[in-house]
Amino acid sequence: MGTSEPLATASDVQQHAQPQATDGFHLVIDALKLNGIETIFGLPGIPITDFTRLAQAAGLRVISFRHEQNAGNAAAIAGFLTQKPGICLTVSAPGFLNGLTALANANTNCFPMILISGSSEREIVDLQQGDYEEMDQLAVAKPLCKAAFRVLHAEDIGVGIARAIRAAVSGRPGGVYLDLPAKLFAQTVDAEAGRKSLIKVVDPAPRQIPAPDAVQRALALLKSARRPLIVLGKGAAYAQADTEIRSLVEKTGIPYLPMSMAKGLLPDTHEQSAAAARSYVLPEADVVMLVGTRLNWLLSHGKGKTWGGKDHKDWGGQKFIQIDISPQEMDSNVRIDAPLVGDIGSCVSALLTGIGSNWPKPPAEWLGAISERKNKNIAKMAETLAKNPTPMNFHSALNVVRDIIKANPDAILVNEGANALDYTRSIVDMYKPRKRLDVGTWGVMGIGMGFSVAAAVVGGQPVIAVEGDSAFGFSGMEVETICRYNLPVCVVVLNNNGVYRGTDVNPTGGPDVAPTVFVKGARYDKLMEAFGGVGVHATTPAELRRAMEQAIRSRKPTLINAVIDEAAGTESGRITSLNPTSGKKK
Ligand code: OXT
Ligand code: ADP
Ligand code: MG
Repeated sequence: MGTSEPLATASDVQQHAQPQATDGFHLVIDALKLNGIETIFGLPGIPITDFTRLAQAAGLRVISFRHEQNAGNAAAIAGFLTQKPGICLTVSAPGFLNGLTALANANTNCFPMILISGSSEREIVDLQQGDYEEMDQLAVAKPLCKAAFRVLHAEDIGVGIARAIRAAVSGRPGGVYLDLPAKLFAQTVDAEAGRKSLIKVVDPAPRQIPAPDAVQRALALLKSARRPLIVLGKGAAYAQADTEIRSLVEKTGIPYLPMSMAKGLLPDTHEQSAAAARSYVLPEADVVMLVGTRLNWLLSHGKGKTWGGKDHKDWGGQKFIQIDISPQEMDSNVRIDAPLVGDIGSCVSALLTGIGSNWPKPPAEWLGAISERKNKNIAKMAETLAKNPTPMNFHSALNVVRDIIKANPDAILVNEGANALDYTRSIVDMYKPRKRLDVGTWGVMGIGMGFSVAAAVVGGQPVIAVEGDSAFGFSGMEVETICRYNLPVCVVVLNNNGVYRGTDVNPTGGPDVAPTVFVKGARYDKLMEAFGGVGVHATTPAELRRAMEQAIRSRKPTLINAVIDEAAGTESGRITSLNPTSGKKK
């Protein structure tokens, strides 16, 4: 060393002796950030408390919930809205299990989501020696999600996160589980080696171009149709191919039916919408093109009386074209004559090229017959909506929501319940894509507040959550979360004192109320007030309208307890037929 060199300081010496290190906590955060993840939905505790603090310090938005299922639902719908995997973070065993329902639901709905859970020590768990929150979480998660991974070494975090992201968003999107044992978080590695181990995923959801012969087959079948119909599902909404889908519908002139979460892909007021003639078009159509929708229970499995069959297994005679990214979806329930496997954007673009500019419009008799049914139903609906009964019923309350959404088409509508769901779906028109979020493929209760929080956080628009009083109870405590983050969410509880109705009685005459009945006249609005939000008790459409307008204007967390006639609902709403009842007389 030359004499002219300055003396090393104490910290220089330390840095040379101990090269800069990073650890599991930071590597997970860095890997998420590197891949464009901006938000984590979760609930802190052992072993991930510090992770949540460090993530916030590193600039990620960390939204803490009161129950993991709601955090999981938030992550799932964030995935649906953004095409990036929504991240849910939970503690070991019980926290993990609380989040698992949401993961399974995300997978069922084809929403991309990653449940990252801390877990206990592998060597103790595997010998079943009774660790704190012991559970073989990877094994439990595996059958309920699309893919499940565990990372044991900090150097593998980059690969683990990359695999989880790819699995969630590529092909058919779905739920992925990532198991991070407690010990991993504190493992240290050289900072440079750690940085090099991270992977920025290139093209996480590659386009899947359909085969040209499959496109030709689909076009030929479509051209042969006398009574064609397009059904749009939530896969079409997810695909964000809004312009192409609209062109396909408009260039062909084919009537379309939106599934619930595809409402608004084209405005519900579009002249080609056949939503108000559903029970006419399904059995009458001869060629049906399915775009991102499965022939599951919601479409009566493509057969049976809904489709003009003689009994529930009988095929109605329709020919099907199905556009889906999953080849295995084809023939799941009935024969698919023209499978078109690929991503919706690519498939619809390929069809548009083949369709050109002078595709013949469907026969006028078909369009005329649909218009006639549709106009009749719409006129009948208008008549019902114009009534103002006392007490308020679903129609008079939802007529207000309908107007509010019309005036605020960017607002996101979250919806759950039975009657509260079914009436909202048919009464409240949607005008823009991905603005209606609901119970999805499982008809699950409990998505309400998780979806609302995520919609407000990633959508940046006011959220209106129309909730049955039972449905609201599944995630109601999250109104504290809504207030804590000051989110522009207006919850409307359609309160009819119970599950479906509030009128059942205990046949024994005993002191317990009937299983479907709640506390009469409950004041859900007080729950919101408890956390500093705005609570409103509304017994008339005018009061409901005032409160909703105010909520949209102020963007303040608001809960409106909308009192509905307790006799107004029907058993299970529109799906009464799925509810077995005993034939045995008492
Ligand atoms: O053509 P026809 O004549 O048939 O008419 C149709 C359309 O043409 C017409 N229409 C229109 N007319 C005029 N104008 C317009 N714009 C228009 N648009 C449409 O209207 C009709 C109906 O149209 P639709 O809806 O398109 O057609 P249809 O035949 O209904 O469609 C069939 C389906 C299957 C596609 C549709 O019904 C559907 O999507 N259904 C989803 C049903 C669903 O998922 N329900 C939720 C589950 S129910 C039950 O399970 C509940 N639970 C149990 C439970 C659950 N789920 N989860 C968990 C974790 N635990 C337990 C519970 C506890 S619901 C529930 C709570 C219920 O109580 P709440 O208090 O919350 O709610 P309330 O009931 O309000 O009290
Ligand atoms: P709905 O409940 O609205 O009928 P489903 O959830 O049953 O809709 O169906 C959605 C379908 O969309 C799934 O079969 C899924 O594989 C498919 N899908 C999702 N994303 C895409 C995409 N980008 N391209 C093609 N198909 C997709
Ligand atoms: Mg109810």
